Amino acid sequence: MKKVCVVGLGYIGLPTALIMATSGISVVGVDYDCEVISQLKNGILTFEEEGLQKLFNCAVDNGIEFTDSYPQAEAYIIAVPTPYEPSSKRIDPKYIISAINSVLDVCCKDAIIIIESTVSPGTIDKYVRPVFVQRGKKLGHDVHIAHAPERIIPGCMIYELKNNPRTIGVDNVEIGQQISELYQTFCKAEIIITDIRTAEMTKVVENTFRDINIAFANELCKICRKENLDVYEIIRIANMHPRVNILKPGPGVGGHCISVDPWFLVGDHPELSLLIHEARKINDSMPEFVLSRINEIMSKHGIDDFSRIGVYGLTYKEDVDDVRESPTLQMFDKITRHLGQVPKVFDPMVKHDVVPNQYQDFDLFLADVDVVIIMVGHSHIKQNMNELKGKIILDTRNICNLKDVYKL
Ligand code: SAJ
Repeated sequence: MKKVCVVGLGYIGLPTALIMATSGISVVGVDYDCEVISQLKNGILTFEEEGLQKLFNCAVDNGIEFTDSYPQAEAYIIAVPTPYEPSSKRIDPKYIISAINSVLDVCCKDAIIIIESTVSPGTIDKYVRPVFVQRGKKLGHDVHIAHAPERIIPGCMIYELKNNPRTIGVDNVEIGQQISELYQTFCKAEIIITDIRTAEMTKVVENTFRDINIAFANELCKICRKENLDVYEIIRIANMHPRVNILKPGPGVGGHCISVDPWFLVGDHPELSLLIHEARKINDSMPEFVLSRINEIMSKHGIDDFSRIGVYGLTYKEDVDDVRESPTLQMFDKITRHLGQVPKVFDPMVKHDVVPNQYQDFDLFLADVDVVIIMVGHSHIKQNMNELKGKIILDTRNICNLKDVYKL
């Protein structure tokens, strides 16, 4: 393919556009946010990710373009957000529909439109195909549609773009092969071609599997707390069994994937998705559980004032700068509703102020608090753990080996 347009230059679209441009494809990156386009045009990355700067420089050398207007291209990769409606938990496909309409305004005959955004199973039949009908475009004749859900993990995106197997859902195998050749320019792993509904379901199932398994670890954590047992030691020993692989308990599940996708199944099949729904509830209960641990520790030490509590970590997991749905923000939401104030907070990865009482200097933060709640296991805290000596510590990630540390 001579020219590919990537629509939506966020956490998935940007690395995808860059890696394609470095693989010899002519790439145009489109985003409706002029601010994002102007930053990228000025050589400023919009988020941090290992190896992204190097990839960006190489893509720029190879002539990648960034624009807010849709160009004519042979293939369009759509990587826009797919939020869910908070009350029904059903997908809100408005960004995908709007992107497809914009593509149809400019695309040439036989263009291939590849949706990479995660969608709830059935979305393409229910919401996307009707757009082509409305626009008088015959699928499989005028244009082609495909679903190639992304699978890369923030923190390791570039490695995973190259090495993760991929799924391509299509109506027609020949189109699947053309898309497979496009992805093979940078992806060394196996590429499976299947139908669109199977691709949709597989993606959501992958993230739901992880959510359920994290929920199991979190439930064990609560049981062990009640029994006064060390959950980490129990998981360590249990995982020595050849067929057991328990994940890590933590302060909750954040990010815009695992905490969102299972809701699509719950929203569409409330009567059938009992385990999935329960797992969501368990993971969503963890920030409140951390709060109850903080209260226990405060009363044990006779502390009644939140102003001496310091929270380390705002992002949804270690070594990323993404704060979406983060357990810390979920916990702050509860604290503000109950107490009307939030504790002091520091995160070395978050350079702009997201909440009140946020520090940008680690030493100043430490000087102002007596209790430190480790919510995220950034490399930064692992390297500076000794600075926490003398503080009362609640370690929700099991990364601190200092004496008398409280665990979840
Ligand atoms: N977490 C735990 N315990 C664990 C593992 C994770 O509490 O043992 C927490 C993390 O701290 C974080 C959340 O779960 O808050 C999710 O983190 P993650 O690293 O498991 O996953 P994401 O959301 O960064 O990326 C996931 C990945 N999906 C799977 O591993 C099945 C990634 O491959 C997908 O591309 C991504 O979702 C997506 O965009 O769908």
